[in-house]
Parts: sequence; C-alpha cells; structure tokens
Amino acid sequence: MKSVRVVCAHDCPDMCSLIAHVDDGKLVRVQGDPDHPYTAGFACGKVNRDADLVNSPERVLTPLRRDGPKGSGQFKSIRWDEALDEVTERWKAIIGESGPLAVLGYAYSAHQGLLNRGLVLGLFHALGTSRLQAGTVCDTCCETAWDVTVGPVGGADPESVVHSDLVIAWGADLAATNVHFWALAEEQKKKRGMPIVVIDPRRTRSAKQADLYLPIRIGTDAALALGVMHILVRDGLANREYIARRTLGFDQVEREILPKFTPARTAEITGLAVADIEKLAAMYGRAKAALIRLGEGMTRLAQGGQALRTVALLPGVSGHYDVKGGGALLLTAASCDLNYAAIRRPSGPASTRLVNHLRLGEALLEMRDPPIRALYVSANNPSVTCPEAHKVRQGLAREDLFTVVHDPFLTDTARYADIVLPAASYLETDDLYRAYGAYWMQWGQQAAKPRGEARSNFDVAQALAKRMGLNDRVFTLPPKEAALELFKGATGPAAQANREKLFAGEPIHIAHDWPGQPFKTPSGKLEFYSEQLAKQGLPPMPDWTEDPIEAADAKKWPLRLLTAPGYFQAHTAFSGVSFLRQREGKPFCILNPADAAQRGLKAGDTVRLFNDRGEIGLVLQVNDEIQPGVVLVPGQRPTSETVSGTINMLCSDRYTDMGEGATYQSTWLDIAPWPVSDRPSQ
Ligand SMILES: Nc1nc2c(c(=O)[nH]1)N[C@H]1C(S)=C(S)[C@@H](COP(=O)(O)OP(=O)(O)OC[C@H]3O[C@@H](n4cnc5c(=O)[nH]c(N)nc54)[C@H](O)[C@@H]3O)O[C@H]1N2
Ligand SMILES: Nc1nc2c(c(=O)[nH]1)N[C@H]1C(S)=C(S)[C@@H](COP(=O)(O)OP(=O)(O)OC[C@H]3O[C@@H](n4cnc5c(=O)[nH]c(N)nc54)[C@H](O)[C@@H]3O)O[C@H]1N2
Ligand code: SF4
Ligand SMILES: [Mo]
Repeated sequence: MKSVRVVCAHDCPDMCSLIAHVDDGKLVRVQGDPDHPYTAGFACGKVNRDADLVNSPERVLTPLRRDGPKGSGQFKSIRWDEALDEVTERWKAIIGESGPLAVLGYAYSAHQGLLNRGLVLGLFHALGTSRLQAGTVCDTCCETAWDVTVGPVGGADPESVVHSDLVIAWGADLAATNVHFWALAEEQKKKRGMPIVVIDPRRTRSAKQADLYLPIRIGTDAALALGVMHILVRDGLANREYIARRTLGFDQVEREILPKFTPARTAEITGLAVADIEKLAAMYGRAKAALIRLGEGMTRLAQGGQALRTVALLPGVSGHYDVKGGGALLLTAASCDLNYAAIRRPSGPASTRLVNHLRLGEALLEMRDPPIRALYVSANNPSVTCPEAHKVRQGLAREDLFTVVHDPFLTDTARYADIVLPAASYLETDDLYRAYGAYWMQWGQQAAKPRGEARSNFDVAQALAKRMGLNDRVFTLPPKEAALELFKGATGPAAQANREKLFAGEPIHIAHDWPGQPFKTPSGKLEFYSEQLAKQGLPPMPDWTEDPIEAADAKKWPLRLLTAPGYFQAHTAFSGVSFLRQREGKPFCILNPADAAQRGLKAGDTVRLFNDRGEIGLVLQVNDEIQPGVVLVPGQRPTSETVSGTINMLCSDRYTDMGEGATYQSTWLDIAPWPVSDRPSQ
C-alpha cells in the first residue's frame, strides 16, 4: 500500500489536500491531509467516500456509440480511436458546411484543476466555435456584484478568522459548503467565545449551531443590510474616518436610501423581528473585527446582485475591511494572478458568438445562423442542473444534433449523447490547483490507474486538438510542462511559488500580505455609488424594491422555491456512490407543517410539485426548518432517483440583475398529493 498526496478537485471552496491510499494502482481510501493547515486532517463526508466514487460499478469504462433512440441509454462499446475519429470527422464536416459557430463546447467545473478544466475551454477557443458564457448557473451574479462594488480581487482570508470577534454566515450553509472555514469558526467560538450569526431562510445545520439565527424572507437581504446601516448611523457606530478615506458615495446613500430602512420597515420587508435586527446591528456595530462570509444563496434570484452588493458594503460602514479578521469573503481566486490564457485561450478569435450556460435549452432549440449542430459536454450535467431542464432535454433530443459527452458516469445528459467518452476522475489525473475560497495552491499528482479505458479531460482535449489540426504548443505538452506555462507573466505570491516544492506536492500559501482589503473598482475605493451600474441602467446605489415579475408570480402561486445544497450530494457529482445516495435519502422537498396541513399532506407522502413549466414528483418531509410559503428542495437529483422529473424542470431561465446568472429561487409553484395512478411513467 502506497500513500500519495493529492488535491481534491471537486467544485468546493476548500480545495483540500488529501492523502490517497493506493494498492497496486487501485484507490483504497482517501483522507484529509494532517499536514495542511487549512485541511487540518479531515475531508468532508462526501470525499471520505471518493474511493467508492472512483471504484463505482456504475462508471463508464470504454467509449460508447449510441445504439437506440436519444435518451434511451442504449449504447455499444467502441474503441477510442474509432470514437475520436468519428467525433473529429463529424466536426470537420459540420464546420465545413456551417462554420465553426455551429459547434459548442459546454464544459464546466467538476474538475477544478487548472489543466483539466482549462484545456477543454482552450480546445474550443482555438477552434473558434460558439463560446460558452460559463458559470451563469453558479457564480456570475455574485462575482459581478462583488466586482462592481469591491473590484476583481479576492476577499478576506478565511484563516484570518483567528483574529475575528464575530462571524456572519450570510446566505451560506457553511456546515455544508465550506466545512473547513466552519470548523475554524467553531473552534474560535469554543476557544474564545466568538459569536456566529447565520442569516438564511432555512434553519440549516449551521443555523442550529449559531448564537443568533435570522430566518430572513428569501430575496430581502439588501433591505436587511440597509436596515443595519441605518442603525449604525443612528447610533453613531459608522466609522466616519474609514468612510471618508476608502469609500465612494456613502453620503448620497445616507441621504437618499438609509432613511427608508427604519427598523420597522426593514422588519416588514424581511419578515424578521425588530428586536433581532437591532441585535444584529448592535453586534456588528460593536465588533472590532467582524467577518462576513457571503454565500451565493442570496444571489440565486432576480435581484440577487443587488443583495450581495449591499451586504458587501457593510464592512465599508464599519471600517472592518481595514482590520485583520474583519471584512468579507466571497471568493479568493481573483487574487491568484496566473497566466490562465496559456491554457484557456491558446489561439482563436478574441470574440465569437456566446451561449449563456443557463440557456442551453434555448440555444439548442432556437439559435439560428447557424444553429448549434455539434455539442461537446464535459464535467457538466445540464439536463439536471440547468434551469428549464425540459427545454435542455428537448434540445438534446434533436435528431440533427451531434452530441458528445465526456463523463465518468452515464449521466442523464450522457443518455442523449451520440458518443460517450469515459472520463478519468481527479484521482486518476495530474493537475495544478488553486483554491477559490482560500489562499492555497498545490500540485496534485495522479494517484490511481484510470479505471477501464478512462482518459482525463486534458488528455482528450489534446487528442481532439491534434486530430483537428491545431498546432498550439499547449496541445502537445505533458501536464507538468503545461502547468509551467501558467507561471509565464504571472504576478503576486502565486508567481513566486517555488517550483521544486510545488511539484513535490507541497501546499503553497499564496495569501497577499495586505494592509487591508484592496479595492479594484474604477475609483479605487469601495463603491457605494457605482457609475458602472448606472451605465447599465441599474440602480447605482444599494436599495431594495420588490421585483415586479416575482410579485406577479407570488400572486398566482402559493409557494416559493428555496434551493439549497445537498449535505451528502453536490449537484450530481456524487450520484454514482450508492452510500451517499442513501445518506442523502430519496429526493425530497420540505414544507412547513402549516402548509402541509393546509393541503392534507403528511411526511412520507409522494407529492406533485407543479407550475406553468411542468410537474415533478418528490417525497415530502414536514418540519419547521423552513417558513410557511416556501418549499425547500435540496440539491438537484438525477431522474433515475426521483419519483419523476427533476427540480430544474420547474425553474425559470430568467437572468439575475447582474452577471446574467440563474434565478432558481424566482420560481413559484404549488404542491398536491400524487396518487400512483396519476403519475407519468419515467
Ligand atoms: N435548482 C438549482 N439548480 C442548480 C443550483 C441550485 O442551487 N439550484 N446550483 C447550480 C450550481 S452552483 C452549479 S455549480 C451547477 C453544477 O452543475 P454541473 O456542472 O452540471 O454539476 P454536476 O451535477 O456536479 O455535474 C458534473 C458532472 O461532471 C462529471 N465529472 C466529474 N469529474 C469529472 C472529470 O474529471 N471530467 C469530466 N469530463 N467529468 C467529470 C460528474 O460525473 C458529473 O456528471 O448546478 C447549478 N444548478
Ligand atoms: N455539500 C455540498 N457542498 C457544495 C455544493 C453542494 O451542492 N453540496 N455545491 C458547491 C458549489 S458548485 C457551490 S457554487 C457552492 C455554493 O455554496 P454557497 O455559497 O453556500 O451557496 P448555496 O449553496 O447556493 O446556498 C447557501 C444557502 O443560502 C440560503 N439562501 C437561499 N436564498 C437565500 C436568501 O434569499 N437570503 C439568504 N440570506 N440566504 C439564502 C440557502 O438556504 C442555503 O442555506 O457550494 C459548493 N459546495
Ligand atoms: S471539503 Fe471540499 S475540498 Fe475538502 S474534501 Fe470535501 S469537497 Fe473536497
Ligand atoms: Mo456552483
């Protein structure tokens, strides 16, 4: 048995260092690295099972060619050279007839390695195909909101929490999605009595441990943040010196916006008690180093950008952006300045037609001149995770669409493919990583032999590039040499990384030695007033107003959807592990007891969730984890697991106010009993 130090590649802010135990090339067990300060010797409950993921009997082991109707899941095994020849011959023919825009590479984040994630993008960039506007299903809204307010720069170091005297988890269930920060914060709470506040419409696992839990009404975070600012100003707790020195436009916000957000009106909008709002403001106002962990949860709705931006302005009022252990943390990656273009944009046109990640269905069904005729999906399962999932499936079912899916598993999306290629997992690949929620960089080497004939994203991108006649050097380099390209022209701590230590697998700390939070906005200050937003016709100052489309939907339907991460699943990436499927349980929804009683429903019932977009079936749980008027559906589960359908069949593909992101939670619906006789066959 051999131990190999590797890096977790799942889409997660923590980027753990892991120890893989391998016997004769076979992965036996994975555990957290005890010698990595942030990982601190433990992996999460999902990754503790990654040996089951890698060795799952459900993995695809050879390339497959479709041998039945699209969606049927009928395939025949073929050889790699046959598969690659067929793919590239079809692409060449389609490009010859319709031009490169008829091809779309749809690759995302399930492998966080800079090579395995980046080179697939590099392939399609170099081919000049239609280009994916990636990440709108996830973080483009929060990222845009942060960028216009703070600038494209990383936030607070999560490890600075040892200096914090208050942590606020605002729209983030840290016990699910950021377990290493959560563990550090809890340790500070135990050691020093540092209080933790949780602001979330769901009484999450994190909320249950909090000193103060605020069950906020969905989509009202901007109002709460403005209500807190109102009290800080009222009580003389605003840091005037900091505001004058480091921020722009606060005086106008103070004059025109804050007077509207009295505690009483804030309570009315947010559904919170005045006493709780006062308590939050007092805790925040008196703290010396309050750290706000901004979650993406508050941005997955129509006015999500406004919500995140407003909360990110709070440390500008307290001045905590200048204090170690204070400020705000959304993401850190923007401060790791590597030469990403070397991998992601080796050649190809500077701009081309864009396809929004969350509107795949519409793109496949409606795009013309030319229509999308070839689709390559990698590390992404859009028929489950993309809103308007019905449209995605209708698009994928098009007989004249040539679809290739590269995945370790035969996903719901792969079932529609003409060619399925077996993907190697991260434990079977070499790659360079940098965290997006901490300041660490690390090389992760291949620990296990790829199962069957599985090949990595990097390897397949190179093989396809070669057959397509692309000559860029990066398509010929071995992984380590390709990784070195990332350092050419790099700046900051990442550029300084000692290559010998790096490639020996040592974690490299890449935190900047900051005198305080830098601002990379046009003014160089924290922007309460944003000219960039004004130019886009958006409110230049933080504010909260009711969204008119949401208000109309709320009149038509009685329940609002709340989406939240699964504790034992992350989207569909672990659905090949039967143990974790069982831990997560039969795909379910949760109703407040009052809403369940009103509909004559009880826990364990199979229920129908429906709206104008369709209907799906889930198993009902009833408890007060959520407020009346809301239905919680954790995660997105494959149709094979659910009673019928998947939650994104009910979700709209409307864009958020900033970053053209997904608005899963701007979804209204109703729930009713679902007798077996009424259910469609799957
Ligand atoms: N309703 C609703 N929908 C949501 C969300 C929500 O909150 N609510 N959240 C959204 C968010 S935040 C995100 S990020 C998206 C995620 O959506 P997706 O990106 O579709 O994520 P996964 O379902 O995890 O699918 C990843 C796929 O990659 C495969 N994979 C894993 N490793 C590799 C690899 O190394 N190579 C290749 N080729 N494949 C690999 C996995 O088997 C899996 O099939 O979902 C979004 N969808
Ligand atoms: N276990 C697990 N871990 C994961 C994932 C997973 O699916 N499962 N997904 C990974 C990915 S791809 C991502 S992008 C990150 C995302 O991780 P986070 O940034 O934590 O974001 P979300 O998971 O979308 O939502 C977090 C919380 O926001 C709450 N919320 C929803 N609406 C509102 C609102 O209007 N206001 C407030 N204050 N709170 C609200 C939800 O109830 C939920 O508890 O997590 C990553 N880690
Ligand atoms: S916490 Fe995140 S980075 Fe760490 S092992 Fe789990 S998924 Fe991977
Ligand atoms: Mo995400």
